[in-house]
Amino acid sequence: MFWAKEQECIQRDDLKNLQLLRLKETITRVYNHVPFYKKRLDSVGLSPEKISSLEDLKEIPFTTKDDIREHYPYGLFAEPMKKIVRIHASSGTTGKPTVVGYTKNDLNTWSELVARVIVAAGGNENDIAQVAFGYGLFTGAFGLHYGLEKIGATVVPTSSGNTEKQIMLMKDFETTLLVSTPSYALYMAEVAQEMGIKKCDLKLRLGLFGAEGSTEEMRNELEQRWGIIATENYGMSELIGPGVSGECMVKNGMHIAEDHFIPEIIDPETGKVLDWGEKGELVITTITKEGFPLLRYRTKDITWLNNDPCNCGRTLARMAKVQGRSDDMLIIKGVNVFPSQIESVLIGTEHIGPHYQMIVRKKGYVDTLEVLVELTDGRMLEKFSELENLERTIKHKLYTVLGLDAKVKLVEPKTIQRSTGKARRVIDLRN
Ligand code: DLL
Repeated sequence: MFWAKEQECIQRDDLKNLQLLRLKETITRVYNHVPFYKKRLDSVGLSPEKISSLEDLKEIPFTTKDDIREHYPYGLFAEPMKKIVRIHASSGTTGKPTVVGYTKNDLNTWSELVARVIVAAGGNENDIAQVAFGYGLFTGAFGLHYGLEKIGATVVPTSSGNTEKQIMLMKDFETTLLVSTPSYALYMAEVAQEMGIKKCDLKLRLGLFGAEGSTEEMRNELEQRWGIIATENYGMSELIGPGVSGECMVKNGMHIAEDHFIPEIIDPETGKVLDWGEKGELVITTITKEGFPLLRYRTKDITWLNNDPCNCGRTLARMAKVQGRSDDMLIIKGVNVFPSQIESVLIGTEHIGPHYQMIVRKKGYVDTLEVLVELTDGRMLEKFSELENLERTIKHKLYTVLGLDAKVKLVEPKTIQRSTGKARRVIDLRN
């Protein structure tokens, strides 16, 4: 099923022509309306009329989150405030947030793109869709909300938190589609179980999960616990919010809306553009946004692109699951560690639950990694030899995957903090 078949199945040559046309429009827009971009483009001798092919994109300097911060709050907007009808901001944990603005057309583009993601995942007008993302400056809830309305689904805007009520409503309202982060969906499953609610008491059939990373193991866990098809989608407030890419029913990579975003993969160290299939940092140029266009924005997300034909018929390239963010990649004793690697080891190991936390410390000059893992049955804590065996098994598996000695601490069920939004897996105490 398609929401915008013509665009989603566009021939590559036509796509390239469209991208070039839209790129030129975007460059003209920012050159004329955003002093920051005029200066940047002038500094490398570029101006709108000099852009004649998509290859010219490579000459444009990258834009970073710091650039956005330095122009807080509205300095990179390409339209006057009277044309801006909505503001969102990123969920930055420190300092000022990054602020983004939408014109009326941007909001329309956004809901179209999210509608594509929902339909590609198997959502339709018959769905009763519970949006368990937090409503507010975060783009997740509003993004999915308007996309769901666009396709004609029934939206239940529960927002995040108040988990027991959330589940009661899910049952009473006969929710068929759940929108949340994967970690919150997992927590909700746990609470549903405690409430004595079984899969067969619910009508849930489809999950649209995003806003944070998750592994295939996590997907399996979610599919089993809820008895649903779990799909993933990706986005970022700076780029538009959710709607940048999403999985089709083949569930093998997320199709990027390339008619609105030009993706590149670069080496995060050198900035060199890499080939299709090579792993690196995703860089995105928006080519239809009016309020807040971005040229070659460094997302920090590590992934790779796949341009092979997909069985669903979409021609739009797919991006692989995000492997981690280049800035939450931990370097422990010189070894690169992503939380996703740890997750793939833990989920699926017997006697332990899918919740975990990594604590990094510095002892003298040496980094240490401790992984807290929850037991599924607290009684195990009294069985010393079994406990020891389990710890040893996990330690060994972690060593095989990371090449690093980690301390494993098994803790009582439900003692690791649950999140109703993006999970915080890493606690780095080194600085
Ligand atoms: O998380 C937008 C969004 C909302 C996407 C709902 C999908 C669903 P931000 O709060 O700006 O925007 O955070 C963006 O979240 O750079 C990634 O690191 C991470 N992220 C988003 N989706 C995924 C995903 C929204 N599917 C940052 N896998 C991004 C891994 C993801 N990471």
